[in-house]
Amino acid sequence: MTSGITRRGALAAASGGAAALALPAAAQRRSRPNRHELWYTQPAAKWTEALPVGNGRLGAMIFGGTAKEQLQLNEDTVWAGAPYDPVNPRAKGALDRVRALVFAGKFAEAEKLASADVMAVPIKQAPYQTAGSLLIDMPGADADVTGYRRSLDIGTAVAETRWTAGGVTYRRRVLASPVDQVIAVRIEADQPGAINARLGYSCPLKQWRAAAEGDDTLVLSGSGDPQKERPAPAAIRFEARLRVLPDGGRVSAAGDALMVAGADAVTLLIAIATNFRRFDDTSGDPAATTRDQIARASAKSFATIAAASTTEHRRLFDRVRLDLGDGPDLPTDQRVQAMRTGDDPALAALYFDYARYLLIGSSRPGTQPANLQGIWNDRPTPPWESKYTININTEMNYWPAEAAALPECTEPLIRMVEELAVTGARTAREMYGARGWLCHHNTDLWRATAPIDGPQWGLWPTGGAWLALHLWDRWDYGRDRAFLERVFPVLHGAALFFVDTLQRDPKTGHLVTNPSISPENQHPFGGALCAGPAMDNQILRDLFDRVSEAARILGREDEGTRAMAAARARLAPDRVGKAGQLQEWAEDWDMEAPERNHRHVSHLYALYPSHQIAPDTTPALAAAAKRTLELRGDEATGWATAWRINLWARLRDGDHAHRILRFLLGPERTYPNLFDAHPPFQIDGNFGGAAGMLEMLVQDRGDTLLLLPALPSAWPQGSVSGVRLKGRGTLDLSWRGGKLVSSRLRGELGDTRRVVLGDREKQVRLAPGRAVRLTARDFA
Ligand code: FUC
Repeated sequence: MTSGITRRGALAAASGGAAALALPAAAQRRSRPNRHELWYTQPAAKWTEALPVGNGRLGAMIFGGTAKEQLQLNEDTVWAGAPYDPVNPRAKGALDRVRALVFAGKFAEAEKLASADVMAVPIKQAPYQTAGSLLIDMPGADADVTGYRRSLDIGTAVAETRWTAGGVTYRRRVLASPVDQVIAVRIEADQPGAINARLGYSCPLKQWRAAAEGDDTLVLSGSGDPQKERPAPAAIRFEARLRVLPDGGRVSAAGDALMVAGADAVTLLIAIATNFRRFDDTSGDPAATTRDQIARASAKSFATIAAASTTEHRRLFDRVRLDLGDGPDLPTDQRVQAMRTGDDPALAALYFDYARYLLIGSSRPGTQPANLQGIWNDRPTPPWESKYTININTEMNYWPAEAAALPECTEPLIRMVEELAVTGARTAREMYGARGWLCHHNTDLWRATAPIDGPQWGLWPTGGAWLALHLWDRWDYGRDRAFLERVFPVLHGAALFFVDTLQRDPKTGHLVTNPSISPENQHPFGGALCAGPAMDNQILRDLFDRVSEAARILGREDEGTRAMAAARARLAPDRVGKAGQLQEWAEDWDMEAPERNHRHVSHLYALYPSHQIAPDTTPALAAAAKRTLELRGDEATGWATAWRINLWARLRDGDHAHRILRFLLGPERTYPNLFDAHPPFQIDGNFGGAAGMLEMLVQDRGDTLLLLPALPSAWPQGSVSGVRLKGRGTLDLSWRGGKLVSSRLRGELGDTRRVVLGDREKQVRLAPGRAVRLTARDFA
C-alpha cells in the first residue's frame, strides 16, 4: 500500500525552491533572552520534562526528540465511564443515625455506619484519560546532533525544537490552535528533500485502533475505558485524525502508519473529538467533527494557522504584565535547580506568566474546566483520576483567573457549577431529603455529586457551596446584571440545601453541618467525621451573605433568603484555641490531632480566599490564624504550599510568603517543565502560586484596596499592569527600593475606594474613562 501523492511546498516555492528552511543565525543566539520562554538543551526524558500546548480542549505534551518524537495527546472529554447517578438510596434512612452518633461523640461508629449506608455507588468516580500519542520517527535525524535546543514561547503559544544532524538542520514547531481547533505541527529542514518520517499512534487505553485513510490521513479511533466497579459499558468514543501535508516528496500509507519520503517540509494537522455533548448526552459524532475540522484547516497554510492562533492567545495573555527584573540566560531546568540555594525573581515572574498560559490552554469558553492536571495527562488511570477535587484543588485552579484578567477562562467552571446544581439537586433530594443542591468533595465529567472514596474524605457537604462562591466572584468583578440574574437560582439553591440540613448542636445551640469533616484532617477521637468544622461555618457565612446581597440587588428576596439570614445568625463564630491557634473544629482538638502539620489548612479559608479574617479588621483572629500557620509549617504538597503563600501574604508578611514561594519554585515542588509537583504533577500549585504572587502585590476587598501589602525585600523593584479589580476596575503599579513609585487606578463604575499603602490610606473617587494616579506622596 504505497501509492503516494506529491505536493510542491509553499515555503520552498516562496524561498525560490532551493532551501526549505533558512535558519537565521540570530535565532540561535538571541542578544536578550525572551522573558516568556522555557528552554532546554536536551529532549525530555520524562513526561514532566515535556512541554505543554493547549487550546482549552486539545492538549499535547511535546518531548522534543530528534529521530523519535512523541506528542502525547489529550482531548478534555476523553474520560472513562458513562452517564450515571451515584445516589445511594439507603443514605436518607441512615443519616439521622449518623448525626446522632456524631453528636454523641461516637465518631468511629458514625463512620462505620456512613461507610455502609451513606456513600456513593460506585464509591469511586471516573478517571480522565489520555488520547494516546502521535509518534514521529525520523530515521537518521539523531546522527551527531549539534545545536540542539527546544523551547516553548508562552507569549506566542508555540513550541519549537531545532537541531542539526548529519549536516541537516531541522526545526519542528507545534501549537494547539483555539481558532482552527487542531494541533498543528510544522517540520522543516535547511536542505531540500531531507525529511523522511514515519507517523504512527500508540495508546494505553483498552479499546483503540489506528488505520490509514487514503494516502495522507491516519485515524486513531478508540473509546474510554469502562469505569471501575460499574458494569455499564464505556460511553465515550473518540477519534484522532491526522492529516499529513508535505512540501515536496511523497506521503503514503503503510497499514497503521504513514510514510513521508524526501519532503522539503511537512505540516501535520491533528483533530480530536469525542461523542460527548453534556454530562447526560453522548450523542455526538466524533468522525464528522474531526473530518470537518481537518478539511477546514487543510485549506490554510501552517503560517496562517499559527498567526491566528498566536493572535488569539495574545488577546488574553497580553492583558497583564509582571516585571520583576531580568533573569539569567540559563535553561529553565537549571534555573529551577538553582532555586534550591539561590533566588531568581524573573523565574517567579515566568511562573506567574506560565500559570496564565496554562489557564488559557486548559479552560476556554465551551471547554471542560481545568481538572487536577489541567488537560495534560498521559495515563488511563492518572493520580486521583485527574478529576475535579473540590475541597480545595478546583477552586485553587481559578484563584488567579479574575484578578489576572482572564474572566473568559472561568466560563467552563461556571457552566460546571450550573450542571452540578442539576445533578446535585437529585443528590440533595434523594440522599438528604433536602431542597437545593450540593456536591461533596469531588466531581467528574459526569457531574457526579454523591460522597466518594470513604467518609473521612468524601462526607463533606460543602464542596458545591465553595464552588458556587466563584459565581459571585464572576459577578463581583464584571458586574454584569444579566449574569447575576442567570446564576442567582444556582447560588440560592446552594444555600437552600443548608437551610434544610443544618442541625442544632445540642451543646451550643448553634446550627452546624453534620455529618461533615474538616477536609481531609483527622481529629483525635476516632476519625474525621464531626459536626460544624470551622471551614463549613466560614463558607456558609460567605454563601448566605452573598445570596442575601444578590437577592437584594435583584429584588428577589423570598422565604428562602429570609431563612438563610436567620440561619446565618445562628452559625458558630471562629474561635481561638488553647495554643493560640484558630480552631479547626467546633471543639479545641487541634493540638491532639494526629497530623499537626497536615497539608490542608481548611479553617484558614476565612483568611484566604475569604476576607472574613484580616489583620486590620479582626486582629485577634488574624493572630490566631498566624499561630495555626506556624504550627502547620511552610512546606507541604504543591497546592498546600501555594495556599500558604496566599495566607502569609494576607498576614502582610511578604518575606515569609516569599520564602515559601522559593520552596514552591525549587526542584522539590516544580518539575523541569514548570509543572507543579504535588508530587506527582497537579496543576493547582501553578495557579495557587500565581495567585499568591498577585496577593503579595495587591489585595482587593472591593471597597478597600491594599497596594504592596506583602512586598518581599527580595523584589526591591518591579511593576505589574493590567490587574483586574472588583467592580470593573484595573490597576497598574510600579515600585522601586521597596516603595511605591506610582499606581494607576481605573474603574468604570465611578465608585469610591479606600486605598491603603502601609499604615496610610486615601479615599479615591473613580471616574469612568479616567485613570487616577497615586504616588507614595499622595499617602504622606
Ligand atoms: C485532596 C488532597 C490531596 C490531593 C487530592 C487530589 O484530596 O488532600 O493532597 O491533592 O486532593
